[in-house]
Amino acid sequence: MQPITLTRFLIEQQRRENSACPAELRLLIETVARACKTVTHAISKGALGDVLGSLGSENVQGEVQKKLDVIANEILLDANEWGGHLAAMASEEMETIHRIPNRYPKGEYLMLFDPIDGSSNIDVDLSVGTIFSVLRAPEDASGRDVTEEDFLQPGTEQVAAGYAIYGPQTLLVLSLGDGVYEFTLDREMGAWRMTDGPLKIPSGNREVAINMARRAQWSPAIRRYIDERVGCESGPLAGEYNMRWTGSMVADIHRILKRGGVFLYPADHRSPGKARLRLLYEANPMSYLIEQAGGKAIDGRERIMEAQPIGLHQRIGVALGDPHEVDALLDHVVA
Ligand code: AHM
Ligand code: MG
Repeated sequence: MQPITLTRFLIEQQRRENSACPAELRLLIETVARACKTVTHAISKGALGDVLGSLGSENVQGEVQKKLDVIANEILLDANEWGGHLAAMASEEMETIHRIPNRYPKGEYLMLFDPIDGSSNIDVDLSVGTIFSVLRAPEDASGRDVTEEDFLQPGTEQVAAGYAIYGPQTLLVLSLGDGVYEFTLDREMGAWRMTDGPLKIPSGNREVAINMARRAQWSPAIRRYIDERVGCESGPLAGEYNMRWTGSMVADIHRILKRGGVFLYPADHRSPGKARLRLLYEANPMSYLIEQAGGKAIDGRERIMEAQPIGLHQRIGVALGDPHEVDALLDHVVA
């Protein structure tokens, strides 16, 4: 028998008593999943589809935009504009929020996304992904225009989050607040089929993901934690740890959800607030999935999902994965 489809999974979630998945949310997730199929189709054309390379433009964060960053952003906007489930969207690639145009009905949700995460990997055919986070619009937002402030909710308020990963297989990994489930795109049938879940981060895999080139930016605690594990010649953990770094957060987090270990991208301890990853498009949705799979997610000290956002494109340090590793890091912080 074939594994169940995403559609069936969502309908069954909706039917459950005290369901956290009303029909609007189910339809929103289906729309996002459909958009990710269009994105994977565009990516897989590669050089034949004239989708590789950079545009002459920069995004709001001053990063060079890849053609596919912009193509995927448009695909997600177009797919989600007319469905009636959203009040507005925000994306890593857009300076400010995108309100649903007046010609379409508005819904009660807000969605934030990183259309292509890991986009420096696109041109060299490594895995990239789309990350998304869903919030409820504040109650007082009905009948008025949604504002940027409406998006500044802590990660604990997310009602769903997930990512699509465009790798050797195209996968959708999703949580609606009750476990994390993996769906594989069945290209012949055009359907997403559940292939794993509820995911639980395997304990004790001694694997660390960190960009070692940024060592000068790390705090003394992070240095001690890493130095004890990676590249050291003596000490109780010498030779015990492996290191992996893909440059695509989706790929690294997916490995951690399936195989264990920990992912770190620390903030720059010399200039507070300077960090690489974005709180609302990357850190919060990934923290939601990691916690739903039994892991922990901190900014180096505090729980990421409790951080009160102060700006749409705010960045934050992250350490997420196996709870024992995150606790070991915390021991170094307080030591
Ligand atoms: P992007 O969304 O602009 O692609 O940036 C996020 C990516 C993450 O996927 C990855 O973990 C990180 O940037 C890699 O950064 P670095 O090149 O500094 O190693
Ligand atoms: Mg990106």
